[in-house]
Amino acid sequence: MDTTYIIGHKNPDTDATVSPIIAAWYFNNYVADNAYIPLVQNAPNKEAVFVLKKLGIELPAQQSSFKPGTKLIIVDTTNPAELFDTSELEIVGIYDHHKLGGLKTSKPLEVIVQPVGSTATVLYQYFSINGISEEQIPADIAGLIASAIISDTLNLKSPTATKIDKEVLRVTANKAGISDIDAYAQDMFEAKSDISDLMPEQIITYDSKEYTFGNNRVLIGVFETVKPEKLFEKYVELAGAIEKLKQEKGYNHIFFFVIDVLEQTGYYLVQQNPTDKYIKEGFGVQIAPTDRFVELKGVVSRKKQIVPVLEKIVV
Ligand SMILES: [Mn+2]
Repeated sequence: MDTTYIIGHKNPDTDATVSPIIAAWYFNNYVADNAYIPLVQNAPNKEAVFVLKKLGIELPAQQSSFKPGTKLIIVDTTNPAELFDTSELEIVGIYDHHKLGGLKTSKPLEVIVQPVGSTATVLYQYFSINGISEEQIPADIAGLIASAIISDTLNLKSPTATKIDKEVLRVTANKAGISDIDAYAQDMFEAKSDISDLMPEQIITYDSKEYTFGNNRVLIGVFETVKPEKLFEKYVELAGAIEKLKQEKGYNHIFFFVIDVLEQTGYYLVQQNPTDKYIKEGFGVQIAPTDRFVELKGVVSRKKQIVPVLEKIVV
């Protein structure tokens, strides 16, 4: 049997880590024309590791280069900057919930992209359309779907959360035996907030995505946490890491935001350089020469609140 690998974006968060496993469960059991193998490109974040451990599921293997002609299903991105060179690979399917990012393919393929809170939500609906009932989804797969929704929608509080996410979370959490969703979400967010062993540069890139805006190579990092003060304390090191990364990797701009998951608000790390002007202009805030972080009230979603603003003005 041929092999098809299922893989998400680099710097995998919970959705990008578990969606390949969720998809592989379906394709192996109900399509079964290939051996479907879930992968991650590099080490998943601590929240994803916590989720898999809690549900007793193995971490997917790490791989990010493939022989020409390898079949792939891409989940949770269509942004080439978050993938490897796919020009000689055969992408057979895409399941995602982001804006289209420019990925090209050499053959026709199945593409399901929906504006919902997580790729796991897209997959759940895809299973329904293909005749899979709630009862057929095992408890551990249901637990992965619930976890991905909680993670990507900040427990349904993000503006990316839809009615569909709410309903799929209710059904899958119930199936997985997660009786107190809020307590489980809190445990996930605590796991993600542990920065004790991360270097400043790792914190900036931990949950970062690269974009091309006009002629600019832009990196947008967010760090979702229930302990924002731990990041505020590291201002000097983090600002230094941004400067170093810009020089080493040739980014024109790096934007970094601390997202306070409990207060549902965001903080931009002030650089006291021309990058700051886009934040002032885009979000209508003042930045004083002594400011270290500036609050962008209610801004929690890179996808829905940060990228759409910055891509229009960083040109
Ligand atoms: Mn996602």
